[in-house]
Amino acid sequence: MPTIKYLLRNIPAYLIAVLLFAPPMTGNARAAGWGGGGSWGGGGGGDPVAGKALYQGICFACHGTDAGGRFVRKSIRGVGAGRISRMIQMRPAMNFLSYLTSTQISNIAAYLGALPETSNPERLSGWGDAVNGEASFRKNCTGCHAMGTSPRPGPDLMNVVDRRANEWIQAFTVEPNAMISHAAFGSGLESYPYWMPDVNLSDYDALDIWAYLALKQVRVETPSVTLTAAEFADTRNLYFNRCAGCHGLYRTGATGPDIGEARAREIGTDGLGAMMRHGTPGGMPNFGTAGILTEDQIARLAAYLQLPPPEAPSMPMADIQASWQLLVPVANRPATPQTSRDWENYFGVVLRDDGKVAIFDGDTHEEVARVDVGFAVHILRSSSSGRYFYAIGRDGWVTMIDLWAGTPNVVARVKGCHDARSVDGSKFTGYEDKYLIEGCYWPPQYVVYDGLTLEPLSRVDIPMTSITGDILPEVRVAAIVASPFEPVWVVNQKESGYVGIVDYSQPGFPLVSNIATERFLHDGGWDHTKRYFMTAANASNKMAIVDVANRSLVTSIETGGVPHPGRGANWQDPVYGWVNATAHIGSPLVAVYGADPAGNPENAWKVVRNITLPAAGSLFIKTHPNSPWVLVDMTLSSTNDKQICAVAKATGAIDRCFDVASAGKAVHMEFNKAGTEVWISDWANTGGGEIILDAKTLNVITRIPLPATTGKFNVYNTSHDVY
Ligand code: DHE
Repeated sequence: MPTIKYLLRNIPAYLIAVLLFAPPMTGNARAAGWGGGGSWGGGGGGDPVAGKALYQGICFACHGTDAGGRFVRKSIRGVGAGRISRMIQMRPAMNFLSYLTSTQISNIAAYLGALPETSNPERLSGWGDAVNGEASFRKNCTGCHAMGTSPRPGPDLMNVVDRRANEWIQAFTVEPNAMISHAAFGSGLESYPYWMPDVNLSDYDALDIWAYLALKQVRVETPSVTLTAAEFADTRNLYFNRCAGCHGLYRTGATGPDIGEARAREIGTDGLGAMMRHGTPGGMPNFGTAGILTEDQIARLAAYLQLPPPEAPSMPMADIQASWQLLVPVANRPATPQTSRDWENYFGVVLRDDGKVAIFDGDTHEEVARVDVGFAVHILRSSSSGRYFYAIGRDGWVTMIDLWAGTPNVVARVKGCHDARSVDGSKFTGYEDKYLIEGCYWPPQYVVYDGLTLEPLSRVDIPMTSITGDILPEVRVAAIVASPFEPVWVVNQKESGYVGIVDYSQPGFPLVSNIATERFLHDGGWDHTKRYFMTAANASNKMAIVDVANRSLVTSIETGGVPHPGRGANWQDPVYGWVNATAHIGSPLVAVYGADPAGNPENAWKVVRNITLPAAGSLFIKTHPNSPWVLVDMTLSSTNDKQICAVAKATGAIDRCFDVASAGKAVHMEFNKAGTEVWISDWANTGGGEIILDAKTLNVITRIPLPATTGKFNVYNTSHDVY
């Protein structure tokens, strides 16, 4: 038996204090294995486990995860419930916590009382350096905050130090998510277009920024760098490859906002840099912190944006014809499938940055071929029979892959645009695999090819007048779908807001009808009958419903911030019958609207369910008739881009959200032909790949390592428009 003297010599002093003076532990504290009790009064019988969750959800932002001080600079370990209540009433920085119940406060006190009084690693020293703070503010905050300068999306911080306590500002700088989700901002947050994301600043950065804010000086804009002719040309290409897709070649905006010369100057060099570095919760990716753009490139882009945009080149028919390569003439192709595999269950997987497509057997998950396609390849579409995949690269190259060959191979190539996103085959009876349309982002045109050889047949200019009557510098062709009932393609014209009907039974493949809808049109797909085309006008926060049979706009539905459905999802809701739905980039929301004007006219084209997601930033929604789930990704989420959510068709509610990606972002779902498995990309340069889930249990069946995978397309589902 150790003697008292031995114990006194060997047990640390604090433990002796605890043993001698601590109040009796609560059952929960004992169960949790905590000793403790503090000088300010203990927990008063609260639940320290519940208290810990609350404390680590909000209080840590000011007081530190160890309650040792952080921005408040004083330990609160052992503080009792009475004192916490008094502080909430007395200290303005804590007033927002007045919603906490007495039980919750007792629980927090129980947790604080159970903490040992060791050293205080989170207590900060010094008060910040205003010079460093200014540099940090320019680099990280100016995208959203003015400092006595022209307005930005967030509040002007000129006098914020008079409105808020220093520890509140410092904590908000570092822990905005926790503070916002626990109502620390108070009222008025709704008036901002989006809320402050976590930009990974350190506690000392926050002290520096606070020291700078405390100077209350109007910020003077950093001049932009001067570009040499060579730098200008490089930066023009960089803009074209990284920015034009969302903001337009002439920067007038579409999926992203207008960033024309005038607006870019208003945002300024610092603000443009901060936005490119960190992105925005509105959907702009964090090109800087993700390592996609260097600091030099950011500085040059900020300068380039403040200059007038250069003229973009044309793409005449002669150039298109000159680009055409028929690698395997039709006569040299097999007459029957040269494989025993079920080629209709092949998946074409986009390896975006490698400019390749990998073809997989959807039954065995084996890779059967990998072919070169084009720069930053975007999507695949299947020919009507399914035999051919057409890949579209952002550089405007269309690549045709024959799936009947023993090893699928490229049989033809052609370039009809300098920049493109969409392509589709002819699907009407008698025209199967006969023609192909390529829609250009630039120049404003579409090109029709022979569907078996890609020989260019016609180039048609897109009208440049908007539904508002304005003449536009840029009108991009976005989504294209092929009708199974008529020899027509339905063509979204982004900036102008028209949905066009191209008749491929007529000579020259003319645009025979242009239906005014909403601006700016992006992606969309068919309803379950394939009569109605439902498309996102993502700058208007609306879905436009077009009756293709009648060549008319049925209506527009207000949904949420920047709807982005991909091709959408069709299913039968237990209450509302056939519905369709969209995800959103800018709202944490799946909007479900009635899509059965014949069977359920009272619900048709009205939002019947708004399903809340954990965060904004979704890109795609997808289902299959045999799946009980509607799946939605959260690829641009600022909180968790690795997860997807499953909405149960049976209840119309979220059943679960779960992480599928491990290396990168989870993006885009596609079911196999039978609807028994679903493929999702883990989008990362290294360590990512395709993840295949059981479509009922949603358990992982297998993972296939692949570089930078984004979209994937099942032959049967793509040729039959199953989604
Ligand atoms: Fe896409 C569909 C445009 C960025 C993956 N994307 C579409 C469509 C358009 C479009 C117009 C509809 C085609 C159709 O149905 O005919 N995409 C754009 C852009 O303008 C944008 C915003 C920016 C850009 O510069 O390209 C853009 N897209 C992306 C990506 O960053 C994604 C996630 C990966 C990539 O390609 O780099 C991406 N887009 C996809 C996918 C589809 C798509 C997988 C097809 C969805 C489907 O199920 O059909």
